[in-house]
Formats: sequence, C-alpha cells, structure tokens
Amino acid sequence: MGTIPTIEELDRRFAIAGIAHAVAGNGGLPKVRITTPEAEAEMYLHGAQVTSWKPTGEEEVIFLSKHSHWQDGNAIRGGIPICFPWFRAKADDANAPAHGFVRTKAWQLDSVTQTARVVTVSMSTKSDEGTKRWLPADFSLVHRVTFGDELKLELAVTNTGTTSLRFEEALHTYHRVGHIEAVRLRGLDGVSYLDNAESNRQKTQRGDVLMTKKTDNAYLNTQLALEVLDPELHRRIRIAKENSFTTVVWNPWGEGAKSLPDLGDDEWRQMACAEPSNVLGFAVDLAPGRQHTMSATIRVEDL
Ligand code: TA6
Repeated sequence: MGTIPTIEELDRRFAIAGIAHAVAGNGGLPKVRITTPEAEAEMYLHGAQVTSWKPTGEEEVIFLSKHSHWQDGNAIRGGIPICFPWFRAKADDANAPAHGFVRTKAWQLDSVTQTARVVTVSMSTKSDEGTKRWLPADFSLVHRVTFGDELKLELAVTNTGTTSLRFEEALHTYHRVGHIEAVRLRGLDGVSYLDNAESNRQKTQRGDVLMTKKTDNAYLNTQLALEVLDPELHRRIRIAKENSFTTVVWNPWGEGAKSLPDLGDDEWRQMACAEPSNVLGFAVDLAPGRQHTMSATIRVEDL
C-alpha cells in the first residue's frame, strides 16, 4: 500500500497554475478545484465525487447539503456519488454499506489535464483486501470527468479477475433546483419503472415526471436523455447518457428528509436526483479482462 500523498504533494504534481489546484476541502479532505473561463468546479478524492459545477453565467448546477459529513467511511450528501458494486442495500447483507463501498473512501488522483477550454480530472480505485470482505472479486475503476461548458462523467470498470464480475452502478447525481414542486423531468414518457416508494410496484410513466411527494423511481430499459425543467431558475438541465439502461429519479420529500441527519429539514426542496445507472435487472456482467464504460454528459440551457 503506497503512502497517501499530502495535499501539498498533490498540488505540486498535478496543479495547472491558475486553472486547477489540489486544496484542502471540507473536513480537510483533498479536492481538485477548477477555475476556467468556461466553468468553476470541484471534485473530491473522497469517492472521486464531483461536488460543484458552475458553468460561467449559470448558477450552481450541483446540489450539496450544508449538513453533509466529511470523513472517511461516510458518503458526502449531494454532489455526484458513485454507487458500485451494488445499488441501495446489498441484497444478501443488511450490514453492507448502502450503494456499495467506493463512495466512502479516498480514490487516487491520476491526472489533471487541460485541452483547449476544458479540464479533465481522472481518479481511480481498485479491489483490495477490504473490498473483498464484501465482494470476492478483482476490479479497477476509473472516474474521468471533463469540466467545461458541459460536464462529462465517464465511469470505466475493468474486470481484472479470472471470473465474470456482476455489478450495479449509478452516477447518483444531485441537481440543484429552485423548488422541487415546480420542476418537471422530461424524457421518460411511456417508460416502465419500479416505484420504490410503493414496494417497487411496476408502473408506466405518463408524460413528464412531476414530484409532489416522496419519489423514488427506477426507470427501466431506457437509454433516453433526460431534461430537468426548472422554471424558478429559468433553465433546463439536459442529461444525455451512454451505456446506461436505467435512470433513477429520487427526492425524499419532507418526511424522508427527517431520517437523513446529513440533509437539512428544508434542503430537499432544492434538490432533484436524476441518476444514469445500470441497476436492478440491468446489472452489468463483465467477462474477465473486459472493460465497461458508462458515461453521462450534462449541459444547461435557458428555459
Ligand atoms: O437513488 C435513490 C436511492 O436509492 C433512494 O432509495 C435513497 O436511498 C437514496 O438513494 C439515498 O441513498 P443514501 O444511501 O445516499 O442516503
């Protein structure tokens, strides 16, 4: 196990003067802070988690709870958590961490590069004795994020073992919205979904997704782009995706927020989760030596 580099060493190795720097973030956790003519952004090594993306001329696009915990072993509440190798609770182990074990630990910073007007940050993590307690498999993950007037997220999973690797994955994106009750999600009309707020009853989406109560829907067998229409912030957030066959939509509403100590009582009103994913019946089976990359591209347009 190599020594963990200090923030000063990370900045010495990866900084792009005036554009990208490794700095101490919340809880002293290291993050890469990006400042370019196109956007400002932040990505923590903890969970390789994007926590901010603000295209120039736009308001912040990513929701981040003011009550989040910032420590090893805890997930950051908000941003874009990476769920892997399972989604929600682990089917055969109630003691396993929800959404897997990669969002609660530090990843390795591998590169920070600038081409033209965008900055790309690449972080990685891989199986070890700790992960094998939960999943007896060999894998490596790379999360490559390109920050510009669009936000591109690529999650590459490589099966470095000798047997097939089955996993679920999600880019559990928290979007910042003006007021959730005024928001419409467009692009899922006619798509089947499992309503987790009603014991995963199968339903079919009719028209736009409106949220007027706790919403926890897993839309199935859809590769469609999704738009978050936000009249209060006068914008639409467009999420296109590749190699993703499910989209999860979630808001805990007031009742659900009360059970989340790292989410303020009223913060749920300013967030909408729209999650490119491969979950439930659409888990990925990856042969030894093969790689699978799921990606999402997010852009903001006037409404
Ligand atoms: O993506 C929706 C969901 O699976 C909900 O069921 C809810 O559990 C949410 O994720 C948040 O999970 P977390 O473990 O981050 O509190």
